[in-house]
Amino acid sequence: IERVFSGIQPTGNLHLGNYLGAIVNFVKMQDSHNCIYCVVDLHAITVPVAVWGGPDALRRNIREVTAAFIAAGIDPKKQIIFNQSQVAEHSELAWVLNCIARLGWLNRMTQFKEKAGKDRENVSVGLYDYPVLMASDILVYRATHVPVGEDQKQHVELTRDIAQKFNNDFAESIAAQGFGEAFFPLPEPVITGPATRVMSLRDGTKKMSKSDPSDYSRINLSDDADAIAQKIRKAKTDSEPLPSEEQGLEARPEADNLVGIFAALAGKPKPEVLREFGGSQFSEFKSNLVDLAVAKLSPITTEMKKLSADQAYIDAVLADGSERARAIAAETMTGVKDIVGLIRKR
Ligand code: AQP
Repeated sequence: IERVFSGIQPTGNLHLGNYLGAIVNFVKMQDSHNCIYCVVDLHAITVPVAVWGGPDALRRNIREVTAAFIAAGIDPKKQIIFNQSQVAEHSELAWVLNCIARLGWLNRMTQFKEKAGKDRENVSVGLYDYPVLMASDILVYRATHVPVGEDQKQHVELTRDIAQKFNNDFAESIAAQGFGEAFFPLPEPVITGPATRVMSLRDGTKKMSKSDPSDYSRINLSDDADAIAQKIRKAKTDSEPLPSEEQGLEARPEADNLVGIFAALAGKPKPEVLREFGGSQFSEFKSNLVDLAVAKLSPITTEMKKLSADQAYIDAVLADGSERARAIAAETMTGVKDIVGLIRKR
């Protein structure tokens, strides 16, 4: 059976990019797949403490992402919602996979290069190893599909390489232990919809991101209607009216981004949005976008705030999800230990 795994970091400022690039697809996939959605708290702590905000902020942000999953429509009774650190098998498998992954592979990861910047000697070892922990998040559930935004494609491809090398390195043992030809499936990235890469509202060439110092660069899932309206009105544009066809968006990154956001929120393809608004000025388009964004996001925001205040409920969801996740992860680790030759208690 097809199994979906994906995660979001609890680093605060959950934004429209996370929502349209990832969470919307999480919700869609729950009708046809078994889904495991994870608040990846161990990933969040790979940046300096001052950046992730310390223990109180981490606890608050873990609960906020959990609340966002539920508010967006993921059913925690049918699907698994949990936080990574409650299932120790993620870290345990990561060690084994560290011994499979090659230094040269990690050296090619563009997210590390971007996040580390020039001061490489001073970033955490965890930041460098982030993609191996992510591979372990996915493979510990032997997941087949990983819904992510465009920026995570390279990490899912690395996960496939790691899975493939494990399957090759231990081919004989995998067969001897009765797992057939391959132990880990090669997971597919699922990158779909008109907003797989939502750009900053201030600069159409930069990804909308939690860590952008300008709050005007992103719409946060915690923003109220006034803040959403203000940010969209102030969003950078050019001075031409909107084109009626998609090729008219080439070399107009800000226009392209706003049309993509509209399309994703409306659940329509971009050409349909352009048929409707081609020839319109941005002022008119933006006021329609404000109405649409407020209508779509406000109910989620309200529900998210309500749920994240109910600490007991959120913590119970995470505890229950972790228990169900652990049952699957423990079975994978048993297989991995037997395949590698690590003796375990029987
Ligand atoms: N701008 C985006 N457009 C589409 N999808 C996006 N995602 C993130 N930004 C965009 C997707 O959201 C999921 C969760 O991301 P994450 O929180 O785990 O990590 P991230 O990609 O590091 O998020 P940010 O906002 O970009 O954080 P910083 O500022 O730390 O770099 C992923 O599926 C991601 O693709």
